[in-house]
Amino acid sequence: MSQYFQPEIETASREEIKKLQDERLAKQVQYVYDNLPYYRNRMENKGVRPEDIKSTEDLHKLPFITKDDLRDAYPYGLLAKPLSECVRIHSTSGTTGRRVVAFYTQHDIDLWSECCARAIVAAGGSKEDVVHVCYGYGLFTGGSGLDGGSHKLGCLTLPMSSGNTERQIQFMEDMGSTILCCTPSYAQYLAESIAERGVKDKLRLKAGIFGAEAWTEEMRQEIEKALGIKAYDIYGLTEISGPGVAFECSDQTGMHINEDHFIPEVINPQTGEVLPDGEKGELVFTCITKEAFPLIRYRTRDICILSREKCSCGRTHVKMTKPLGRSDDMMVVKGVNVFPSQIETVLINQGFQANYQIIVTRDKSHQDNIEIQVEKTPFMAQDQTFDTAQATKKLVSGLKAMLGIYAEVKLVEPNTIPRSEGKAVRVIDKRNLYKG
Ligand code: DLL
Repeated sequence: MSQYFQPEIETASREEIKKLQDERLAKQVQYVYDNLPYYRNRMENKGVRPEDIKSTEDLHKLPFITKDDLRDAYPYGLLAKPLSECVRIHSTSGTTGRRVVAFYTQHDIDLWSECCARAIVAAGGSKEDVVHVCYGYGLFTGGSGLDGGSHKLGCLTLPMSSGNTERQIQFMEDMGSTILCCTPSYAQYLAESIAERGVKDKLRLKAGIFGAEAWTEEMRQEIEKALGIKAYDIYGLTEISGPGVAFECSDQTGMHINEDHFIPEVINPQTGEVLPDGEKGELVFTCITKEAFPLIRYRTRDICILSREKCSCGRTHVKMTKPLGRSDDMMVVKGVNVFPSQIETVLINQGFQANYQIIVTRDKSHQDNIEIQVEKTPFMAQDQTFDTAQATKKLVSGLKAMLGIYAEVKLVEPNTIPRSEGKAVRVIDKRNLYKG
């Protein structure tokens, strides 16, 4: 069983990767200039011509593309191939305005599947595995993406899609699923349901590939323990293809970005300045192999750190940390930047599970209030000696230390916060700060 899906690319020397990126970038910029009037105008406004871009050092000369540009250009303004050459669309579940629609040629789908196959192999998968895909299928990229990777690798693929937990568990048992692919919050829900039914020992699961939403190291440990598996992170976004832009390896210290297809940069979200490796900022991607929807310097809004330190798995591609927040999802409460992941860390450190909701309101005197509803674990709920007042007080003080502000805490009974089959809804911001 190989440790890599495409060893020649995944373990290429840094010089080889750089050379490949330089060649592909120059070619791609010319292609985009020739085929996307929307971006050509941008380049002309900035006074950049395709021949100015010879290597990755020249990337900073190019203009950024933002989600607003995608909405402006909806539906075909950033499509670089005739529709007759496209074979698929996917679309994001945007919260405001128009949805973002991404297009794919067959070539795009093939390369995307390879990226996902690399992720499955990195999680210990081979053609002997039974890959249970319960990311949603449809416009969301999760289901099709992992499905494509699983096919590419030759695994037996169970295209379960999300929902119907009873049937998920039954198939896991009957088909002997070995690799589970879903959001981490659904993995946690599945783990709870499996525990309730007492069927953990009948399952053959060995690994999980979880992504599409933020999850903490603590949540990983919980899922690994509850399901008796290794849990690997996977990252991606519809605009850039879908899952598999980056994936975790056995080292579990960040995700390797598939640099032969996507060149990452980290920038200061306020100024757009490119930051060196090791500094925290907004992740930006340039696609150097895509045909239909070839975004250049796309601002993801995800905050992370890049590292080129040697990895024990032997892969040489740059690693990104888990997204540490989003430059747009970050809440500013009482003037302080608050990320849901910080809150989650406190909860889990104090023995709670990641079943919580954050409710932000603004009162008549324009003061922000933040309330965190947290489920007691089933054990706490049954434990006669559990002191709710004391536990609440401890959470309030832990949150104060982490966030620097007071947050009200309400402990609620197990299974009272709505579960999600896809991405969890963690934040309910009732302040309507972004409307009209
Ligand atoms: O969530 C693609 C995907 C599907 C990734 C399945 C992994 C697994 P979108 O719906 O376009 O695409 O959402 C993209 O989700 O910008 C991040 O903010 C967030 N996200 C994706 N993966 C992770 C992750 C898919 N591993 C947006 N950790 C991205 C944290 C993630 N956030």
